[in-house]
Amino acid sequence: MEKEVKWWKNAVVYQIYPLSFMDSNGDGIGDLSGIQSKLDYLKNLGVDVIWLSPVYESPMDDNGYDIKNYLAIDKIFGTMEDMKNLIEKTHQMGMRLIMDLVINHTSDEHHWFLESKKSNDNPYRDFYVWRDQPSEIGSVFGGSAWEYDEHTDSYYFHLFSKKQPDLNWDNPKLREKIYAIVNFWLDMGIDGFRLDVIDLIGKDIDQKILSDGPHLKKRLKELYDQCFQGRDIMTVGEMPGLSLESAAAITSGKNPLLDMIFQFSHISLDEIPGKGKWALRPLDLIEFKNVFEKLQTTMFNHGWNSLFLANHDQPRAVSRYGNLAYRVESSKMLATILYGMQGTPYVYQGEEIGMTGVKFDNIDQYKDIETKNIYQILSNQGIPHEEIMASIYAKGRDNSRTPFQWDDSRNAGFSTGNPWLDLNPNYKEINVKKDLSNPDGVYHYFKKLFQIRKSNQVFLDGKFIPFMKDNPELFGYYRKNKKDFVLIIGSFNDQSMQIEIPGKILEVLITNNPTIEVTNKMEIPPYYACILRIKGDQ
Ligand code: TEU
Ligand code: CA
Repeated sequence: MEKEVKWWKNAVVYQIYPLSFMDSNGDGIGDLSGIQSKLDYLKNLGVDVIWLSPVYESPMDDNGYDIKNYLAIDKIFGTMEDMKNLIEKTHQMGMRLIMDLVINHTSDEHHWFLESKKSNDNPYRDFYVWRDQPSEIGSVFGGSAWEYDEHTDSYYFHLFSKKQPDLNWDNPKLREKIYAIVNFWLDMGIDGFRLDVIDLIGKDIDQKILSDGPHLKKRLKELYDQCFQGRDIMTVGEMPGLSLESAAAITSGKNPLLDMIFQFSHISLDEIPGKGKWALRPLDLIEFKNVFEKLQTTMFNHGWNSLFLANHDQPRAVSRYGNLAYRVESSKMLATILYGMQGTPYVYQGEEIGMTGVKFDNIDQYKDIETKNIYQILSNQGIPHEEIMASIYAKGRDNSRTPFQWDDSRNAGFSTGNPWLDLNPNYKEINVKKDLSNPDGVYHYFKKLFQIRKSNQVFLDGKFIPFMKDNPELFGYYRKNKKDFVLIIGSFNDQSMQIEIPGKILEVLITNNPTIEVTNKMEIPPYYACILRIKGDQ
């Protein structure tokens, strides 16, 4: 057993997408005061850390992931005073707050870029990546990653939108400025960062190496030395392109470069390999289980992982992996499977009440730049509207960005004004008020699950051992340490099925269906889930 367990290993992190969480002043946009008014709701769920998606000053081309000024709060979210109040209030309630740090790129309206564009010899020219000729690297949001700028007759690099020019991390002057920004926020009292696409800062563009590039480790080390070292904070790196082995190396050791990572090996399994996120194929549960087994075993005692199924870029977990005909059962089942594993649990806002994806008829109702771009690109290729919409319904980022559903009143209690993005019309059925009033609601289940995790050491340090590994409809695994032995079971089956549980069943820690008697040979209903304490020396 570890002598001193880092607090963030036992924490529950809740991701807030500020635009869509709670609007306090009726302008249709969520804001910091809105968040502050809902801290009780989060505390009661068992949340320890709040992760705020970006709230810095931004033209909002990519909803705040395009930063214009790192040292200011965007006025749509409130003021610096509001931010300080939010930090203080969060701390008073015994929770912590981490911010999103987007340092692979800025907005093209950032003053560094406005300067950089001016001339080849401007002092800020090398803050960004300029070349005389483009290469064939493509942007994540479609089209080329190079944009021509007439003024200096050259191209700048942008891996995301053309309003998000990539910073040139080879430039020590730029790096120094970034460290000052990071320290500014840490000195203000925030408790750490989620680092956006941080696997990209070591890239070598001319060699076409982007993620996990040759400079990554030394850059992370410098960032750690200049900013994180000696502070009681948590850092989580978003690393979509990183291998598991590198992820493990970066997060292991006594003073890891980053405390944990988001890695994405489970995320692309419903895509046709090599065809990108819009080319759909059904999920194969065996593959899904194998990916998690690899993740759990590779990183066991070697690095630390973040447990997530959804975020603001991914579809709603219950729509993607569950079954809307069994919305409540499958929401709970997915949570059981996910949060039974080793790592720090992340809840994406709305997951705790089983919010679902959305299907808007009209492409104009979508606001996400990626969705808008891809619609244009695919329709130019002659792909029929229905086919494109099917991909957008399945994978579009606005699925998880629709306003939070607090109650069944107008705009789901999110705003008294006109919401910036339409609500999911199902808010009369699915909302906090209704879910909380039901003792069998999803929220109460999440809460209980987190309590169980925190009061049983085995969830922290138990080894992951697969159960019924070859079954294509059941996700099961054991967690085992010296003292304790638990079995986690989740059915992905829309039919009842028979299972056999070896060993003596000592206790049912949690289940999404208490009417079912747990025995060594049992029939489980669709989307059944439970965690059992077992006796045995398997
Ligand atoms: O996302 C990075 C990323 O690579 C993906 O999650 C990507 O946005 C998605 O696959 C596109 O389908 C981060 C942020 O989370 C995202 O919101 C930003 O748009 C992006 O970086 C650029 O800052
Ligand atoms: Ca507002």
